[in-house]
Amino acid sequence: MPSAPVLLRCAGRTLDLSRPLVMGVLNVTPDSFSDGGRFASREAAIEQGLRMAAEGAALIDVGGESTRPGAEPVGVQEELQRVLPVIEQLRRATTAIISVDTSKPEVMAAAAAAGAGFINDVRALREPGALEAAAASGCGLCLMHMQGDPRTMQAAPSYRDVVAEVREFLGGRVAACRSAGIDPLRISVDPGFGFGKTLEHNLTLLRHLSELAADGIPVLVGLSRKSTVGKLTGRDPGERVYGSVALAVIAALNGARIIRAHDVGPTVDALKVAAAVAAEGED
Ligand code: 8Y7
Repeated sequence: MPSAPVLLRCAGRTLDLSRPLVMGVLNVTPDSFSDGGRFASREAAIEQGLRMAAEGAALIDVGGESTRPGAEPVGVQEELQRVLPVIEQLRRATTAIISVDTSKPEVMAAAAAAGAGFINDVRALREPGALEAAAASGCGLCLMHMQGDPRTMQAAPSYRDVVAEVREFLGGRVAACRSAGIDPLRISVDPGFGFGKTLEHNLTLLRHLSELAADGIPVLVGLSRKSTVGKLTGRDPGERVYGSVALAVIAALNGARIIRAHDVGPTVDALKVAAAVAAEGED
């Protein structure tokens, strides 16, 4: 696990990534099975965000549109109504950096105005206006690779060389950001585990993660509770903590600097242990 100083600028604050940090996953999607409606899911999300901050999340990733395979798109107004109150509240109540998980330029701009310091875009700022909105926000950024789109991406993922293709795509998006005037210290990249990838593609990317990290741009990964863990352990999403934590440690040892995770406390502990063992000449 590399321990050279790596910094990420996030709207006036700077994250020190010399030790891997955890980004907590916070989905704000109304629970159609509860009659509590939007207010109940909003309050529950804020509580969960505070819990993750207390457990040591350096970032909290607030998302109002599901990007799971087959998910239906959400309109701008609906997405804003879901995420803005949660971002505002968490911004007031925690020191964690609030991330907004969105591909929409309108949501990026409004979230940044509400106090978000980070934009996590699974479409890597390819929607019209997204690059400009992200540039103007001053936020830290995550550019993620995806093959296809969320509706169809798991139908038949196919690559000539998955590591080379992901790396080339991410390099191109970093170049687009730089051309748009974005400070490279604001940028992180992500191979997008499960986004148009088979189990074998995901494992190959994880084995070769240090090659992505070698480009000097911090690497963020999301493996938490994903079908990769399900396929390897035979477990349902709620029972994938141990498998997810193992993958988080492996990713960190292979150079990942930010780990996106649902189970923040266990992941923080595991990364502390891994970082101490990996540190050289520091005791
Ligand atoms: C990822 C992500 C999701 C990921 C980044 C899930 C929003 C699916 N996965 N963002 N988002 N990386 N950067 O299972 O892997 O959490 S949604």
